[in-house]
Amino acid sequence: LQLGAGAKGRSIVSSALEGKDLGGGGGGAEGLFDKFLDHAVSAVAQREDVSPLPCQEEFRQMVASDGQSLIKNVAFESEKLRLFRCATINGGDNMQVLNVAICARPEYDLPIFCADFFSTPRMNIVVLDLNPLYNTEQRPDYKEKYFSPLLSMGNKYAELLPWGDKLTSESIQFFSPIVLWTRPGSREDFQETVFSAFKDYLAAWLDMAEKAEPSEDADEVAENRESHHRYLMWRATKDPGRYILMRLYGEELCERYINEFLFNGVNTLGEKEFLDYFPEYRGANGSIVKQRSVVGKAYEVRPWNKDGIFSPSLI
Ligand code: BLA
Repeated sequence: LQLGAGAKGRSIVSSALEGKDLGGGGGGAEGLFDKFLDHAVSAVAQREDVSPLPCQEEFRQMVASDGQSLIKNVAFESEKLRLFRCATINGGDNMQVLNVAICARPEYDLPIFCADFFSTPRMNIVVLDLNPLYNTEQRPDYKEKYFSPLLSMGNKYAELLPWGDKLTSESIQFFSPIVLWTRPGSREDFQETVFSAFKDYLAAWLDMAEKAEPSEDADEVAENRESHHRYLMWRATKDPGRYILMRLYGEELCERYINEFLFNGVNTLGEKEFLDYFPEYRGANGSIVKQRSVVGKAYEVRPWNKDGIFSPSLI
């Protein structure tokens, strides 16, 4: 049986998503981010030579301890993608979450696609970026290759979606000149501009991935791998969602979910530990300081100018 790419894409999408309606989610109501998840899965599944990642199996049937929240988790891989994973939590009016990450295989120096959206009655948060593997100030060639062509898109959305005020200052090293960090005023605000930004950023990433050629230089590949590992280590250890995930799933499942699904690779891409990468977090007796930030919050205004030059002196 020969299926065209589109048909294959759709069949993977529907089989990945089927059997997920475990009840809950505000009485089965549509989740705020369902259409984001559907879009991401079909955009990737139709364009890439993808297959489901085995690690998604264990997490397909996750049920939150509140008996309310409906969780959808999907993960794929392809020749170029080591990990494409999407997670949504539909907790009705109380909480809506979308978390998407796409990591290429270490042969590619592609940025990491990152969407992190969170909504409660008190708080709406959007982080959307192509997180750079290398510092764009120290590596102008890297910036030129991946970000200069996207500055006009980034500037357009940065104007529509105002900078979300101070944030954990350590986070800024993981962000690119086109990062969108904003706090929408209401859930409706996610539906248009944020959805359109999400689609454009994903399309931009998929375009880059399509053009990318694997490196054959062992040192470059090792460097890419370490950069992924350091990033995953940061997120698996200091993710702002940790507390909520812990409450929803309990410690044991939460740790497995974080280390094997959300930030898959943190245990396999390298040998180093969190404190090897982030020694400033070393506490008494060699423990890791619990706080998310040792420096504190900073960057009240967007620290990149329109040319994508990091200029925190703008503040
Ligand atoms: C808040 N999430 C945030 C903030 C950022 C991010 C920048 C703003 C608060 C701050 O850190 O100062 C996201 N931070 C990132 C990302 C990177 C980073 C993407 O360093 C990448 C390198 N977030 C989740 C999930 C949940 C979640 C799954 O990913 C919930 C289940 C929740 N994010 C969440 C919450 C806050 C938040 C609750 C507010 C936390 C706070 O203000 O302390």
